[in-house]
Amino acid sequence: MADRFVLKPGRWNRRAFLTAGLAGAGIGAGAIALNGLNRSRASPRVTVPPIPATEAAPAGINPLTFLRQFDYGTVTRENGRTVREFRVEARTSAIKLNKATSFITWNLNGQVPAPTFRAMEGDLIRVIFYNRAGHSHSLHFHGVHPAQMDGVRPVRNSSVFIYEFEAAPSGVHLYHCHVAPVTRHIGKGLYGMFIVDPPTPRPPADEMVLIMAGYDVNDDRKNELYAFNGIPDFYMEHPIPIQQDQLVRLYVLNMIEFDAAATFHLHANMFRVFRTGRSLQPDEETDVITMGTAERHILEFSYHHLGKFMFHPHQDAIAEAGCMGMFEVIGSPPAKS
Ligand SMILES: [Cu+2]
Repeated sequence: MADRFVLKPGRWNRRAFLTAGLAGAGIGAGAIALNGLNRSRASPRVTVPPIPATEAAPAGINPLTFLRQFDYGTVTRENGRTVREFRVEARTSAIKLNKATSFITWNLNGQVPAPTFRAMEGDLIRVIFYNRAGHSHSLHFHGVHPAQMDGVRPVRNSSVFIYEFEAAPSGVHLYHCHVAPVTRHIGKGLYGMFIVDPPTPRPPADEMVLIMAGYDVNDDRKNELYAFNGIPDFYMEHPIPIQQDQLVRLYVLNMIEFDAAATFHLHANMFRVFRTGRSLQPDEETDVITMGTAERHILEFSYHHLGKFMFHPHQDAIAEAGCMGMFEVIGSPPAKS
């Protein structure tokens, strides 16, 4: 059954493009949703402080932009149901991790992490996956779906596969390449977050994605560098501005290979944990949570004190190798009389 979705290499004629719905679409160009069809979870009551101007990170990746970027797909209705179509292209490209290290990544749309897909529980998800990376990859989603959509079957270079399934259950999920060796395919950057919103919306908040990952830069099956959202130490050099006394909702994922687990620790605060985002009620309150590889949670907190506050795994060797960042709490401007 899945075969009907596969276009073999060498069949990239116009008809194939039309069949796949890709004609003139400019893959990866612009499904980042800010239009009225997609409910922004951030209500007008949420103040997102302006992002400081930074020189764009190499390869056009700016972790400050990535943080709050949710891809709701291109929305249509089919048979009374909301369909969200995502178009992604696997590529191979170099990313400069720091002044000394350039790293060949396997990525989607040129970015590491891959786009954050977001849907409502029950929506039909359609991911048009075009592999132009030079070798086989796949997209394996966490969540519930039929076996033929499980994404463990390699999609060859220059072919396309369409993953289609219902978004379920609500929670924070992930997707990643499942071609062996998976450590290498994830370690080189083929992973992203998949958020399924519950029917009852969560309260308004400043929502952000933080994905922890490692880089094995010398192929010794250990990580030499680590990062939040792709670039080591980026949020140390460019702290994330947040508003004083405003609810922050972090969607956090541990995507670190080779290390069995990492914690997430927030300075000078406590956060509520919604494990795997599966409930509207918090499971616990703490300031450090342990996450095995592929574990992910929603964490909620707000800061009253102004200033800069660090966050990092408390495996300090991981933190000191790049997986560290800061929030900068900004006060409200004085009210005009
Ligand atoms: Cu792969």
